Amino acid sequence: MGNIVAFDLGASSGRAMLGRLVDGNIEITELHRFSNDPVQVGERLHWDILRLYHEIKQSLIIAKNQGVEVDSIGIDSWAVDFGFIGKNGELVGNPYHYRDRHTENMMEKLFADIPASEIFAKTGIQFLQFNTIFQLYALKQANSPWLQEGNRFLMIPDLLRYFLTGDMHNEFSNATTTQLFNPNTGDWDEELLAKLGLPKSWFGEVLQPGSKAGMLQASVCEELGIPSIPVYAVAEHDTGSAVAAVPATERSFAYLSCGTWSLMGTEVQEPVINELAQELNFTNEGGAYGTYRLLKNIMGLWIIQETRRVWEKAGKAYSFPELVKLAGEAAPFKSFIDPDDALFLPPGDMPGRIAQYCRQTGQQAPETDGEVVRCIMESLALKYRYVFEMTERLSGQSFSGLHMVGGGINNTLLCQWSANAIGKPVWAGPSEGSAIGNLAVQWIAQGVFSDIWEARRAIRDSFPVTEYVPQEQEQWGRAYDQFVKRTGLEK
Ligand code: ADP
Ligand code: LRH
Repeated sequence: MGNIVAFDLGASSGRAMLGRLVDGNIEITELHRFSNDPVQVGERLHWDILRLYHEIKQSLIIAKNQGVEVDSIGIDSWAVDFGFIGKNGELVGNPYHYRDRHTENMMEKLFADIPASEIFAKTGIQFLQFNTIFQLYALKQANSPWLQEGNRFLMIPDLLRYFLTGDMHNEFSNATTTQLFNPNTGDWDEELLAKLGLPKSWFGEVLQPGSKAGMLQASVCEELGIPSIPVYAVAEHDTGSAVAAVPATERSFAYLSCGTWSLMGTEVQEPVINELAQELNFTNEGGAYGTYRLLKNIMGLWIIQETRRVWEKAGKAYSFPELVKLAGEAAPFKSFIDPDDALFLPPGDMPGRIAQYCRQTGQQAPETDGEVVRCIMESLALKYRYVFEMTERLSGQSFSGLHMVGGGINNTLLCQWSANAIGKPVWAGPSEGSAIGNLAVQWIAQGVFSDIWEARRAIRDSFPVTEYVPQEQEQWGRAYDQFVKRTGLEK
């Protein structure tokens, strides 16, 4: 029970974190960190699933070489994406990336067959064009051979667990993000599957976070030269793991999981499936221990990541801290974007798209690199206020502040601006939320913590939390009025 490993695969990078309890405190050590690079082949954008599997095995070799005997492992990753296993037990095709353009216009097409209100009533999941339901529908429309060859449907962590253990399971938190799972029946929605023409037999029994999902299979142990160890199903959707790690004291709290995506909302005990939730396009994603995340996706730091990538290709290599410094030095509140405009979803020239957005909305386009990054960061902070207020309205709660977790909290200027925008304190930490939530569920499964609240207390005692007190309230209030006007969000 001493050495637990969390594999946390984000859309931009993956890491293997070793967790130990020392005198009741959680200590984490990074065993391995690797980039997660999408691969474009012709028209299609893929994840490099075999590389991710390779990096997981590398991490286990690194642990062995450090003399660490690992006692159990768990895997979490971004949601919605999947692969098929064929009758011969092999992976059919290479999983697509949710930013692939094949789902464009698929929502509207599917709604002609199944009304949006019916899908929402059954699943409680927000409409995002890349949800699994629309990806599967796009495969159907394209007559994809995967649908002939496939025999079992597995999501990214399910697939990686299968490679490690040889056992096929579908884990609950990720299953809910497919928009094919019905939280009221606690099972895949047979009617939706039938309407989409998908065999129920592809979708397995759903495993709850905290269940033992198998043991490392003999071939893997032999290859790596390690003994077999248990593999736990954790909250395998990274956002589920991140929220499990929020060091909240109050039972009702607002959070922002801040990484490639910004996921803002609150934890609820029952899904909130009503007209307002659908109108505001909030989701009810399954979490650990019967909880749900009533939340909304915000495009997040993806826009900065892509900006950085595009500039790097053009010979301007900036680190994230350098970009934040430039933003801090640029003039404030010159132009605003709605980060959630469809323009910013696919990979590509973000600075160019920001300029296009500004022109189309009658604003001056940012000119310097600092102005571009400032525009993104201010617009994100202001969108956080917009969604924070929606979360309060929908949940009927008034939150005393906002917990921020994830790699994005290393951007301390964004944390400060978020506090300024919402007018309430931001409590930032821990930055490795998903990995820590992954570890916590393994420890709870092993009886080390009695429940999620005891784990949250240990997380609070083990990791620093930085408080950001709101500043410049008048300026940010005026900027918010401009933001909603320029972006059309006031309507
Ligand atoms: P993922 O969702 O891919 O797991 P992370 O939680 O690792 O993402 O967060 C990565 C993001 O955090 C980066 O895109 C970057 O914007 C931000 N970030 C990380 N470190 C720093 C830093 N030192 N300064 C500013 N921003 C940072
Ligand atoms: C964040 C995340 C988010 C999903 C998106 C696909 O990594 O899992 O919760 O909406 O990726």
